[in-house]
Amino acid sequence: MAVTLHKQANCGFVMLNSPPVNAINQKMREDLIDAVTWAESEGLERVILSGMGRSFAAGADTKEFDHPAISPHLPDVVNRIETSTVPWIAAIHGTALGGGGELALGCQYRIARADATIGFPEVILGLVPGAGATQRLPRLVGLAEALKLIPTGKTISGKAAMAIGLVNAIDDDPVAAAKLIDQKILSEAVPLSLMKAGTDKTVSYDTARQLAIRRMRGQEAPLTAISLLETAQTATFDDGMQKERNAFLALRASPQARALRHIFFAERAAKKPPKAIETQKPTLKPLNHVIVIGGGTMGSGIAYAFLNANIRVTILESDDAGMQRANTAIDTIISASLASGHIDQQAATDRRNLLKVMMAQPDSDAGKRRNDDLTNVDLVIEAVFEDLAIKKEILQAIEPALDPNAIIATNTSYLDVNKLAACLDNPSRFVGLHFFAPAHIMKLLEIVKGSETSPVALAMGYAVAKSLGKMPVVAGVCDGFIGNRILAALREAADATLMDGSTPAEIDRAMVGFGYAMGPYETQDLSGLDIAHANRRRLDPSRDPSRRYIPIADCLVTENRLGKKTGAGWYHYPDENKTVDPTVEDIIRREAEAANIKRRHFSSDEIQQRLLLAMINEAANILHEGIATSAADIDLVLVHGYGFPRWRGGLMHYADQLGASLIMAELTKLCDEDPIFWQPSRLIVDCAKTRQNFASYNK
Ligand code: T1G
Repeated sequence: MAVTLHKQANCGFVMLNSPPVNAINQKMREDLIDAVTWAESEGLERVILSGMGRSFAAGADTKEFDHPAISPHLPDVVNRIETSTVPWIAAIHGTALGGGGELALGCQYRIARADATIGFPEVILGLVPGAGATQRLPRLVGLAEALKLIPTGKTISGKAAMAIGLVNAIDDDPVAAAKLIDQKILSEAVPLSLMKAGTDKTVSYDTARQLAIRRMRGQEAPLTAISLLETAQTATFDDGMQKERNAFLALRASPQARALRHIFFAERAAKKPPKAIETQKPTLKPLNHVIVIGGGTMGSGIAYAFLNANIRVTILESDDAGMQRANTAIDTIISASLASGHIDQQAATDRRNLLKVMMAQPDSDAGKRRNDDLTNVDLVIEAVFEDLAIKKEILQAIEPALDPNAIIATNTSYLDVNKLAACLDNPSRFVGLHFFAPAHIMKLLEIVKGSETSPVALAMGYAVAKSLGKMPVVAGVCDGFIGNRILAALREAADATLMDGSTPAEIDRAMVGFGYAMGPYETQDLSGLDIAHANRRRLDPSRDPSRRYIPIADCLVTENRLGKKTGAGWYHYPDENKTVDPTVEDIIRREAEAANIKRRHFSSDEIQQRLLLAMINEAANILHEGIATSAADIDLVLVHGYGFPRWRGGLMHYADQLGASLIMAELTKLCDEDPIFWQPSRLIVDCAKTRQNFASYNK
């Protein structure tokens, strides 16, 4: 049974029972309809609706959305509850989200724990509520409050829900409290469908639309939700419900909803460690003490991420200046967290007390040294300058001082994890943990598995992700792993398009039009052109001489145009805002002339196509080489680490929408221009031939 029934005297208890979060599936909808009939046939006075386990109900079962809707439909279930001759009370703990919240709106009374989570997050999945929330919620809490919740997908606590009238009462034990509600209150409760949403002069739907366009740009669902709330103000309840149903069914089948569902489930799958670890059942101590070597931007961000998770951190630095810099960096992050209200003064003190910044004394006899600062360390992460020799020296110095079970990790963004591992006595304890700046905020964590990395070292990567609330993705060893390697392909295609006739502003506009919050050139100006420049120099010795090389970025670096930090990069920064800089366009034209290129205009569509095809082609190589274990993992890396629009479902989900055959045809056409750069990946050739999609590819 997806619903359990029992009664005490004339009180009925209906419990939702579909672990782990009581997602409302077809069986549960059937059982709820039967429960209403049961309560009426038993002549009960009230029914208390609650959820088994940790949740009231997490909403409709999204796994059903890829199939035709099956009756009974949730709006009919909610209507049946609302029109029942026996009043129903929603007793909410844990989460009451989406359809779970709508079940509660169909009840005559709602009681929640103060710490419950209530909301209508359907727009996060590319949907609108489909069981009456757009029509009932404004009738309960007013249009202004409904506009804050439904078009944004924002969830609130039971306490906040009480404050706006979404629930009638708060109690630590909602079921027990529901038994005591005065029967008169229940019998006099007016069903929301019979109320009016009223008008609210303070409400501006256009303002709400502007906000939605700014915050959830390119997404359809938020705007549809706003229109449905506007409808609630004037239409009859039944007309509003019809409009809502039509809108819900249309969005349910939309590419954006499919894309957002794909990411939702990919995120959950990613958090589960691979079988190799499960079966090995590695013995992993809980994370209590982490050493971070290097307290620079990345090191201090990584350290703070552990402090946030209440894990003791020791930052090792090479000199007093380094120690001072690390302390200042941590204090800056703490001050920002205090200012934003993320933490209070006590939490700030707690974090500071968990941190120690000390000198890494180079020790000629480190093999014997076991001072208390380095014993009982579970994990060491080096976050020093991106130089192989410096990292090797650091790793060789620290290894003898550690407990043999301590795991050693590198935060390198590009360098060869196998070469770093090779400098250790025990390379199996070594793993890459590639954090993204700012490391205490960005969710993505690339766990780089070297050829010697042991299951227990890999398990440590997952343990770090779980402790820090990060999104783990395992990557194999190659230059740039998954994300940076695809980013390099994007930049190469963008620079080639510059050379061939476009401008940084046109390319940025095109990619913002695709759904990025910021284009590739403005992004480089923010991160600094010197980082990519150093990587290009590092790759000079191994570069394929037959592959087209675009020198424009090098010219900017030569002129110390490193981006916003030097006041000029791809754009000019006379103040906080960027302005197009004719100097850059002169440099581009000069280099194009020197290369005898006949430049031409590129439309936004052409720019999007070139940059996205270059990314897809490189991603297909990454998948084919086994650097990424699935297309979904590549989607998570791009969405969580590189700003790829979430409502596109990620790069490979988008590629599957295009189809391998179309991709192959477009790449073949571009090969006429440059057969080396546009050489289709083996995987694209194979998928085009076999009509297989990338999502189903397993190496
Ligand atoms: N449908 C199906 N499965 C779901 C689910 C759902 N709504 N919510 C969670 N799961 C699965 C999830 O995939 C995972 O499975 C397990 O439950 C634990 O989830 C008609 C149309 C509730 C806050 O958008 O936000 O109602 O990986 O790992 O971190 O108007 O799940 O173990 O196999 O996330 O504790 C609206 C989505 C739906 C809420 C719990 N509801 N869920 O977080 O656990 S549309 C939502 C969440 C709708 C109506 C509309 C979170 C959570 P597995 P988890 P968690």
